Amino acid sequence: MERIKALEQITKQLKDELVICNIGFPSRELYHVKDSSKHFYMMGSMGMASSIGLGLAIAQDRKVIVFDGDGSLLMNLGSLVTIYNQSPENLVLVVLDNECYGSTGNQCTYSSTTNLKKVAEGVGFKNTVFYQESPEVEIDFAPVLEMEGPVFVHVKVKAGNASVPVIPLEPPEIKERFMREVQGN
Ligand SMILES: Cc1ncc(C[n+]2csc(CCOP(=O)(O)OP(=O)(O)O)c2C)c(N)n1
Ligand SMILES: [Mg+2]
Repeated sequence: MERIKALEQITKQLKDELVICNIGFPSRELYHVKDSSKHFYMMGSMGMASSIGLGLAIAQDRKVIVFDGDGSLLMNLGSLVTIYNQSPENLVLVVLDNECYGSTGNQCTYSSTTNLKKVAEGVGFKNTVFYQESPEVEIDFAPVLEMEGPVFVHVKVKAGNASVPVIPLEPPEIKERFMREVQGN
């Protein structure tokens, strides 16, 4: 399954959840399949989506879904430990694992040999879910949304980026629109 398909299938099952999306093509693909004021497209540093998601989950009650990448999670692996120990019930961390730095040209990461779901379990996560790459079977995200967080969701996806344009919003616009959504304005 391509990353854009996983994003599409999961996003269409979301309702009121807030979404933080990893830098690069994942955000471009998410914007392409569906844009919303509930989406925060992270632009800047790898590894920060999970930390931003944690802060947001602690700061308010709505459910927060983070779409992270394998490379980004590995760059900020300490975030997993912090998330587990802070234990926000309303946080779901989804790692779209293509075993590479897809947005910058598919250079390999270590996620083909280091099992990220097992890492999360070792850190202490009680609720972990794995979705196998499959072109035929759609991801059923409903059970994940029922689970008590923090939930770690590991989705193996194919390497490669969809041919989608850059997001036509300036970073301050993305931030301010998202802040209004979170504050209920
Ligand atoms: C700290 C930092 N280093 C490098 C980059 C450049 N960069 C942007 S996206 C990316 C690859 C991200 O890989 P991954 O998190 O696995 O997401 P994918 O694109 O594969 O979905 C890189 C290297 C960056 N933005 N920040
Ligand atoms: Mg990747």
